[in-house]
Amino acid sequence: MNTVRLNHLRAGLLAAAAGLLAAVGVFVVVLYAQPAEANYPGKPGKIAFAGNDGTDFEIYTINPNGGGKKQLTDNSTDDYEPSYSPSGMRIAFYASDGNDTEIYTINSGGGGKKPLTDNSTDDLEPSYSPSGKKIAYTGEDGNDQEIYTMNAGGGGKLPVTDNSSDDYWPDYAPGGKRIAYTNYGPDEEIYTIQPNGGGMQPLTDNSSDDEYPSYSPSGKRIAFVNYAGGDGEIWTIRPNGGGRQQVTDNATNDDDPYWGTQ
Ligand SMILES: [Ca+2]
Ligand SMILES: [Ca+2]
Ligand SMILES: [Ca+2]
Ligand SMILES: [Ca+2]
Repeated sequence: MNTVRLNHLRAGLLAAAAGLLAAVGVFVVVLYAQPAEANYPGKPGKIAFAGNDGTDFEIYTINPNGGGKKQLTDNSTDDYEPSYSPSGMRIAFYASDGNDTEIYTINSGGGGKKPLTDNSTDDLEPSYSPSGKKIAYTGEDGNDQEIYTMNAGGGGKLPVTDNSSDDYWPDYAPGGKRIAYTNYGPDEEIYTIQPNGGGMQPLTDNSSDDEYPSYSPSGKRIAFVNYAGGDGEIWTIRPNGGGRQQVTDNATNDDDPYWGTQ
């Protein structure tokens, strides 16, 4: 895992530990006029997040107005990065099993926790396909990190990337025909690829870190973070790599864009 990524994770943990308001502050939610691939039905849906219960991180849901907070996990290891299924019925996340991390799903109302991976390397960053049938995630092939897909109920693991550098942060396109992700070469770049591993296309090519891609609901743009100025700024780009536009411009870190559906 590279230093930038460790710093990123550390920053995320600090923000989450500082409370929900701080955690929400890390996320730049870009609004879009046409609802398309809503991750959770109903207006408004609950927000899932990882929060510290005093000893370790747990998965919670909460209403956007701050009420109705519900704890979904309760254990002594860290649970991170919840991702709603398209139906809103399940939440995928990753957690330590005491040795390394595994992918789990749980009912969004609580209960029914199920492990989807069971191995001795880290499994991270689950992201549901728009159909809800697949989950893309970051795993290891024994040398470095790769993007994989598996069935949302577990099993059917297939490699998406296969190279000698780290790949992480997968995000399905709204149609489910491509996955955006980050690759760490000399620095971080954004790529898209077909779920079967074909048609890999670079979106960025520069000497600064580009990370954390998030498709717009229309699939016509991708939000990401660029670190050219030393601190993170949010940008968007077309899936063909053109039309790069800056969203934030300030002297502090902006990170983890997540393109919303309202
Ligand atoms: Ca926990
Ligand atoms: Ca594992
Ligand atoms: Ca790799
Ligand atoms: Ca770059």
